[in-house]
Amino acid sequence: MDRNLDRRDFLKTAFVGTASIAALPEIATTVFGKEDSSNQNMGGNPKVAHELPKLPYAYNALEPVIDEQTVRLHHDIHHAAYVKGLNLAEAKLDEARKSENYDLIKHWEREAAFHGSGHILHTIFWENLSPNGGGEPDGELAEAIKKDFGSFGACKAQLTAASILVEGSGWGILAYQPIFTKLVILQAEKHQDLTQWGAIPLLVIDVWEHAYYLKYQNKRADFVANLFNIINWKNVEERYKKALKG
Ligand code: MN3
Repeated sequence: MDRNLDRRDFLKTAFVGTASIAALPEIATTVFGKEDSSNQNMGGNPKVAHELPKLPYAYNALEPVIDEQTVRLHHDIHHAAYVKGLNLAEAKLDEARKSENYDLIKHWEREAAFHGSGHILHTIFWENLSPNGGGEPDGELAEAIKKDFGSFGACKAQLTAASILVEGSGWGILAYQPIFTKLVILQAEKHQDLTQWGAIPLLVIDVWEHAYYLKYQNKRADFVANLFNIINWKNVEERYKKALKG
């Protein structure tokens, strides 16, 4: 199937008559990275804007745990908006440095933290999932989980509770903390609040309503429970090994 045609048709049919349509063409043309020529007069290489990564599987590949429409909205609209917001924040900070006008520094630093964290977490989230996922981790990651949480069951129970009980929009996160040389479980509110400096996210569970509401409505706990059936533990273990190496 022509992926672009498919996507255009989806956008046309899914959003006709909603307020969101006004924002769509702009999002659609900015999710793919473009060279930013504005930096060329700084003498360095032209900067390449952040890009929306392609999904590592088909939009419907995660069904029935996550339905196709949710994946399309989540990736093509929400994740794309974080990429766009991050690129805008970086461009505005670039402008501020050139003009030496820092009147809006608090705003653009906040935007860079929010959208940058959103882009990073979603990129990991898509790779953490697989239609062939589920089960339990093995190898080095399994050993580390046992050492730091007592058992896989205890780790899963803590990560599940942390994810379900995020106040408002946010994430449950299994991370490696190189400063403490151990695995930790954290919550993130929005994308960037409550983090622990230095922690490297390995497995992230998106509990914003956009991640599950079409199919699960208010049943966040059911979504989190089902998500464990599509966790790609090989990907989590690869991230752990990279994190250990620094
Ligand atoms: Mn999300």
